[in-house]
Amino acid sequence: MDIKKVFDSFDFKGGLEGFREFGSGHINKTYIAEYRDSGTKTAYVVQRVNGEVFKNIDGLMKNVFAVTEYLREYIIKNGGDAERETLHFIKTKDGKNYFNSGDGGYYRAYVFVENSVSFDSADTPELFKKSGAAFGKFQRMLDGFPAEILSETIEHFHDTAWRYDNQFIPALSAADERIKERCKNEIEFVKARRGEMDRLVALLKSGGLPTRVTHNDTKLNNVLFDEKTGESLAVIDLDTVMAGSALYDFGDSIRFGASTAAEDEKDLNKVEMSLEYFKAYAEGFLSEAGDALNICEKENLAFSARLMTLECGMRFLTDYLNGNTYFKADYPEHNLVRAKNQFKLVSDMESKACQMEEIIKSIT
Ligand code: ADP
Ligand code: GN1
Ligand code: MG
Repeated sequence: MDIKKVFDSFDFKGGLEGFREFGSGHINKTYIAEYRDSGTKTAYVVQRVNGEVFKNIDGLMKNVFAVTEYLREYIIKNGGDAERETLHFIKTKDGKNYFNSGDGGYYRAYVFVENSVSFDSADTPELFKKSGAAFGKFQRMLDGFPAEILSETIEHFHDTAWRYDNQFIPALSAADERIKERCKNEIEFVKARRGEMDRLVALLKSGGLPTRVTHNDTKLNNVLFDEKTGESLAVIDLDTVMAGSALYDFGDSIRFGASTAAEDEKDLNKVEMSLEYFKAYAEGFLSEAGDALNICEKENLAFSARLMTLECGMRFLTDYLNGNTYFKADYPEHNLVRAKNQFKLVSDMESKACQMEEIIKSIT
């Protein structure tokens, strides 16, 4: 469908001046649309939600609206600027929280936060620490939100063992022998770690880990920073907000932001887990969320980084075995490169496990 017709379905103020594509995510497609209403210019973010990945768009959008409306009230009550500190979603002209274009497209829109910036990597540990504080604060602000009303929009999202049994193994069984030959070391790497994949979900089931409202995709580029002050503003990309463990959020941030290289760096000599960045993030996260965490959560922080990295690597490998149907891939081996990269990071975390534990103990 013509994207201008999509824009026109939303209750935006004024007339369209221009638009462009934006963002670097692996799943959704993002546009910025600029509107002018007499003298006032407003930019909106319009996203086409990937319907293959998110099958329950109704549930997803209800989650996103409920969480952002709750945050808006919380921020206003605490004297903050709700327009910059959380996302402001805009409904369609007929009052719906997303637009169904009828040709398989599902779109939603929210206000673009001016003078904001996000980062694909942190140049300094201080920046990474700020992102930790932002995700920690996100968790703390949502402490009173009823997690049980949230839909599980992607089932078993961080259930690593479930993904192994129900996605990785079937993909392996169906894959072509030549493809398997190209990743035989990575397949063995995953298989050798099946035993530790149950830990967090088992602790959630037994009650050792509390169920919380979690973001579940805590990449550094999902935090907006103020371009002028350099301070964090808002946590964005809320598609995977669901009930889960705080450890999912902590672990996934370390996976992405404490690596010394990009997620798809091919030269594995460049890929390490920086203990300095790990410490910085843990300090930031715990400064905001620490009081709420129980002992079991604190004891598993370091482990969660390893598990979330292993899980993400296994997902990339599974997608490679499936012929790249889930993550956007720029070239045929892209997902295998990503998987190798993540497994290098896991190995590095395994060798640094004692130091990571010591760092957590020194903070908590
Ligand atoms: P995805 O990661 O699925 O592509 P995001 O929601 O993370 O989608 O958006 C992609 C990028 O767009 C973000 O990393 C950020 O740079 C920018 N962005 C998203 N929402 C806003 C917003 N409300 N204001 C300013 N920039 C935004
Ligand atoms: C995807 O959309 P994006 O790039 O923020 C994925 C995450 C992965 C991440 C790996 C819904 O996130 O789970 O950790 O890629 N999102 C979904 O970079 O699967
Ligand atoms: Mg994102």
